[in-house]
Amino acid sequence: MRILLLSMPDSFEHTPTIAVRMPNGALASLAGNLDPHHHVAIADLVLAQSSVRRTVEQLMGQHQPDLVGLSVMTFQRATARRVIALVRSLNPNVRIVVGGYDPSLAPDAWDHPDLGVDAIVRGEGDVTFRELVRAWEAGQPLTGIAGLLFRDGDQFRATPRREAARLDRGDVRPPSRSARTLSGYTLMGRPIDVVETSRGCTFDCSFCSIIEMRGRNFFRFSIERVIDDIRDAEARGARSIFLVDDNITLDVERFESLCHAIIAAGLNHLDYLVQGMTAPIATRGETLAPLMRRAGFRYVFLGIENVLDEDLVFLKARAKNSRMNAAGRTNTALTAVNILRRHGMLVVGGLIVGNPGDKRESVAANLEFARRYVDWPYIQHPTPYPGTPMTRDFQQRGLVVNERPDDYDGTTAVTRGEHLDPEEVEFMRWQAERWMKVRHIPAVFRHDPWFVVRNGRRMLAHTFRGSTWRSMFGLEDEHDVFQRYRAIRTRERQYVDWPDPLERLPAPVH
Ligand code: B12
Ligand code: SF4
Repeated sequence: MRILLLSMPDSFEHTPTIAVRMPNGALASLAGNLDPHHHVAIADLVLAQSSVRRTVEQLMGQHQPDLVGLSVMTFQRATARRVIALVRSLNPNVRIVVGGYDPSLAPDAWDHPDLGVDAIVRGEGDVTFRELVRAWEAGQPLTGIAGLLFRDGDQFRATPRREAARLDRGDVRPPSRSARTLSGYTLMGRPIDVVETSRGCTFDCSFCSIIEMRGRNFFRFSIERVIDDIRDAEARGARSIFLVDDNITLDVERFESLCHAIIAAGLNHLDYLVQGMTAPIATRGETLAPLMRRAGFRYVFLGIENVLDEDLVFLKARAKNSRMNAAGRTNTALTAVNILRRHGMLVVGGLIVGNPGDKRESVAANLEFARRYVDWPYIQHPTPYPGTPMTRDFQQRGLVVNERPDDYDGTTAVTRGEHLDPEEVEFMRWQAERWMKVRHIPAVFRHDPWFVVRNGRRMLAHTFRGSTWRSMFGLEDEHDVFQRYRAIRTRERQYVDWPDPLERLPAPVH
């Protein structure tokens, strides 16, 4: 079969495409797990953000796919619908499969007959997609394939859920990066790739989709496989590697072994990025952090979530962000940040502000923490992604004020609290964050001077979009600038010049 796999062009406020364009790890993993006789092409549309329609038309012409698969997050839903409609207009007989977090957790949003989806893969797709393609190729029924919803006449039929893949037993084969057809992946000028070392998490933070997606479990690839995978990424040009594990810090000993293996394999000249919890870094950081630095880790995304205890309780993120000592349970965010920075790493600070009980002072305290201790802010608002405990809670309490999934990008406040208007929280975050981002430029300049020389002006223009000379001299209210910025952002979201087939119908959110 001829298969085209697409990831969506929609990007996130804190990872603007001028500086960050990463490959979607799911698509290479799917390609690597298909039977080898298929012709597979991958296109990450973030690489063609300004020419999505033309790129899809070219890809359809060039690869003549029998099947198009799309990987979709919730805020990319409307874009995906337009892409599907465009693909169908180019080839009405092509089969359409959707997968990833949104189709898995909100399948109802994908089964409308006008949309034209043939199958929805729920949860991990490596094995399910392989079996689906095999069955279609052989003209066999789909009923025996776990983890699927498929169109049967006017209806969708669901098969039983699929168990999470046992990575330790070799259920998932290595990714196929050679299937990628577009180029230009970058992290601030350095070619970047993504590598998985494990999947899953055993925590249950209320805002996170991971548990509903795959259950509470944690499976590891062998260290040898990870090293081979990094080598493959390097051989294809990567100079920075993002380890996209859900939670690599669940097993600190293994993480340390991985660092040793990276050093032993001579792969520590690459830059690494990783995300982790604060508690293990605060507890084990004195040995882990120097080792990470030697292995080449540069950026560590810390899921700090919030610096106030009551907010951590609400987010169910207290256990991963605190530890017991003589003084009782204490927050580990600051200790983790200090250890990482002391060992020469940069902290990307993941915080969530605008929780139901938040007052101005609570939001301000978190923003102040970020301003003082974080190198790159990654501050978001509570977002009701499908299937999370937080979403159920917000819905029951009637706190969701915006039901448009396109706005569920994390930096649009779509829920209200008891004390604060969502727009005011969003304004506070936006106003504070822009300056934090400017402060990071010297660190980038020291590492990648040419990138800053070439793109510094555009990066600043992106960060401060909505500003004018008048606003810069304080002659205009910042709220007016904020409204202009929001209008620009809304326009930016129209990535595909093609009508949305469901636009006039009420869009289901969950
Ligand atoms: C790494 C990561 C990122 C990286 C992305 C790097 C990249 N280009 O891949 C960065 C940091 C940039 C990022 C950003 C964001 N992310 Co993110 N991210 C993740 C994370 C940690 C891992 C995803 C991953 O690569 N896993 C490894 C791959 C192999 O697994 P997978 O993606 O699940 O794919 C499997 C299945 O889903 C399925 N599948 C996927 N696509 C398809 C397609 C087809 C056709 C088929 C058949 C199957 C299939 O098969 C795959 C293989 O088994 C997850 C989960 C988590 N613990 O937080 C969040 C997560 C995916 N991110 C999420 C979000 C919302 C975002 C942001 C909007 C920011 C935010 N608010 O958190 C931005 C937007 C990104 C953008 N496009 O600009 C949400 C998605 C929720 C939702 N319902 O949409 C998650 C689940 C976290 C959460 N909040 O719960 N993210
Ligand atoms: S620790 Fe991270 S991956 Fe695990 S449930 Fe919490 S946010 Fe999700």
